[in-house]
Order: sequence, then structure tokens, then C-alpha cells
Amino acid sequence: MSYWNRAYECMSREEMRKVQSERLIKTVNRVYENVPTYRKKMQEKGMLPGDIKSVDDLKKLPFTYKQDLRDTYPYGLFAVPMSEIVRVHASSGTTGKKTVVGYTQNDLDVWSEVIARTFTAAGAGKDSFLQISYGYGLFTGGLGAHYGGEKLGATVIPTSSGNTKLQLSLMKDFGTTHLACTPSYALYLAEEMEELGIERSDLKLKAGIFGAEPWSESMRQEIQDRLKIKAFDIYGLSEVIGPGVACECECQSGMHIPEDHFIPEIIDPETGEVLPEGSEGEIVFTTITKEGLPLIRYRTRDLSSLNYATCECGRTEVRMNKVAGRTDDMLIIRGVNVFPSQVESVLLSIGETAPHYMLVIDRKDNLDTLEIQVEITPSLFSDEVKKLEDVEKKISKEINSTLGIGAKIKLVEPKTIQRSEGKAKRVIDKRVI
Ligand code: DLL
Repeated sequence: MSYWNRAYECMSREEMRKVQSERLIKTVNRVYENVPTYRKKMQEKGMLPGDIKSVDDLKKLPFTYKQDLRDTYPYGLFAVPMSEIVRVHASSGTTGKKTVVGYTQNDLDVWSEVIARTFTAAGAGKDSFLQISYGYGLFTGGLGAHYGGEKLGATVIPTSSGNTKLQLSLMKDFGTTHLACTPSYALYLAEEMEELGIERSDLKLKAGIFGAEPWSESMRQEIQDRLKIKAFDIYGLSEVIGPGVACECECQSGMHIPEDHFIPEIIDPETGEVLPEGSEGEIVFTTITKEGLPLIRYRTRDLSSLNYATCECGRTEVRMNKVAGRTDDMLIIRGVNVFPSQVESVLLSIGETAPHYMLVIDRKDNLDTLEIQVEITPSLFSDEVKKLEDVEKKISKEINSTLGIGAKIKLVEPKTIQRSEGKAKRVIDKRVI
């Protein structure tokens, strides 16, 4: 069994609670002093930082929502002066505005530490060759995994995403032992491998660290069978830090959370009440070491459950179960977070079609596809073909720049998209995962 930081990963529950209490108290004081949004939320509840005496008091604190980040876009929730921020990342939001996150040097060190723990748990070490095929850029996947891999001492191969043929030839030539990418991309790589006639014996691949989107046990099985590797689940979200908020160990029975940095709770998404151990509900995180963007009880909208039993690997850190879904309408298409309302605002801003649309998502050759059916107005319907083509192109361009992914636009005749009497159904997700 190997650990990156045994002292914390295998700490007794009692000691962990002590560490968490100390760090939580410091964090609450810091945000109360430095972040007007938190001060206001606490004042509204009639609370002072002194009311938080241990982790038991966590449940008294107000929640933080994605909306709070949007309301204070871009840097309003940061708890340090910008001169202390050395990196920003961002992920998509509902209206095209991104959710911006910022890191101090210490935050980057914490991030590398938690990623080094996750790679170690997945069997990687100094002698490993780690190919990182998560996108590099504003997305946290690429750079997050990159620095963690370097901290681990592995040989990092920063291929970023895309260019599949090159990925595969480098995988072969450079002797990649560990692959980090989305699970759907892993399957796509497997398929291309077969297509290009690359033999499994040409590769040294042992394991993959896959996440950033939901995937099922059967998808795990398929990846493991086709690539002949062990496939580990890694979870994270930009707001909390990026990848590394939780990751599986060799037992593959739940993802360990580095609780000395992030405290999880499971709540009832309707009432906000903390649920008893083992119940499924919305997972909420409080960061207790982050400086740039500390988060108090952040509502992830992801559904999961927690298991506090000591794992067979020896780690005492709580495990979160595979994400079972979301409480909102966010979709993850090719690793990009997409809200149907983003499509709606694009259509409304162009204004040449009816406000009726449908997103059809499918998976072909293990890659997500997105078709957007848009109903045209009767006047446009009687117009010439050239005009229709122009509208289609305009929508396609706008959608691409707003969502950050391409979509096939299909204009459909008036009154063909089904109207609903209750909640509108805007999404047909045909993917089987
Ligand atoms: O996806 C960070 C990440 C990068 C995680 C690489 C793992 C690997 P965001 O773009 O902010 O951050 O998206 C966060 O993605 O709230 C979940 O809904 C979903 N998600 C992430 N990992 C998993 C996973 C990154 N393993 C959102 N299983 C989260 C299911 C996941 N859903």
C-alpha cells in the first residue's frame, strides 16, 4: 500500500476533527474580515465568527451558491488582494459569463498536494509516465493534473486534449503508464487504437485517472476491458479547487476526500438540512485551507452519499460515492458544462427564430454530439433558402462562442417542437453511460 501523505490520509477520526475545527475557525474569521458577501450572509443570520467553535458548528453557517460567484463576477469573492493571486481558472456559467476562481501560491501547492495523493492512490509514482489529456487552459483539468503530476515526481507528458492520432503515437513512443482524461475520451482513444492497428502490447499503459463528467460502473468495465487497464474515478469542481476533491484508491469503492482541506456534508437539496450518514443528497463542500477563494458550504448541485468506514486500503478519509446526478439542469457535453438557458439566450439575442428549441445529445464513437433543433417563424419559413442558411450559420457561430463547443443546428418547421403544459422539456439525452 502506498500513500502520498500517510499522516493525514490515515489520521484517526478524532485527530481529523481537531485539524478541521482549527482550520475551519481560521477560515471563518478570514472570510468574515475580507469578503463582504460572507460578512453580510453571516450578519443576516445574526452570527459572528466566534459562534464557530468546532466542526460541529459548521451546519450553522450560511450556504454559498454559484449565483454568489456570478453576482460578484469576476473577483468579488476573493479573500486576498489580487497581488496575491498567481493564477485564475474559469468554467462556464448559465448566461455565458464564466465562474472565475483564483489561487494564491499556497493554494496551488495545496492543489498539487491533493492531486499527488490521488495519483498515488491510483498506483502512480516517480517512475510513472503520466499523459495528461485533459484540456489545458481555463479549464482546471489540464494544469491541475499537470502540477500534481510534477509534485509526485512522475514524468509528465502534457498532451492536452484532442489530436487523437498524435496522442496514441506519443503514448506508444513515450511509454505512457498512466493516462488522465475524461472517461468518454478514454473510450474514444480505445476505439481509435483499434482503428489504427495499435496493439495493446505496444503500450505500457497500466491505469487511467478519469473524471470531469459522470460515468457508470458499466462504462468503467468497458474502459478496463478495452484498454486493459485499471480505471479510477476522480472528482472535482473548479470552485472547490479543480480535480482532486476526491479520488478512488486501488479498492475502487468510493472516492477519498482529503478532509484536511475540504469538509463535505450531504444535505437535503430542498430543505438544506444535513442528512444522516449514508443518505443520498446534495454534496456541499467547505474549504478550510484555501486562501484565494475560500468557500463556505458551497452547494455543488451534485448528488452523492458519504461513507466514513475505514477503507481496506487503510485510509480513514471519508469516501464519496459515484456522482448519481445533479439537482439542476446543467449538462456535461464533451467535458464542457452546458446549461440549456445559454442556448435560449443566444436564440433570443439573435431573435430571428421562435423561442422553441430542443437539445439532442447523443454519443457516437464514444464522443458526445450536440444537435440543437430550432423552430423557425412562419415568415422565415416562407423565405428563400439562402436566408435560412444565413440564420443557421449565425446561430451556429454564436452557440460555438457562447458554449465553447460546436453544435449541429437544425432548423425545423413552425410548431414541430413539442409544447408542454408543465415544465418545458428542452433536452433529449440519448447517451447511455
Ligand atoms: O470538471 C474538474 C475536474 C477536472 C474533475 C478533471 C475531474 C477531472 P468543472 O468544469 O468546474 O470542474 O465541473 C465540475 O463536473 O460539479 C460535476 O457535476 C462534474 N464532475 C466532475 N468530476 C466528476 C466525476 C471539473 N468524477 C462538475 N463524476 C461537477 C461525475 C463529475 N461528475
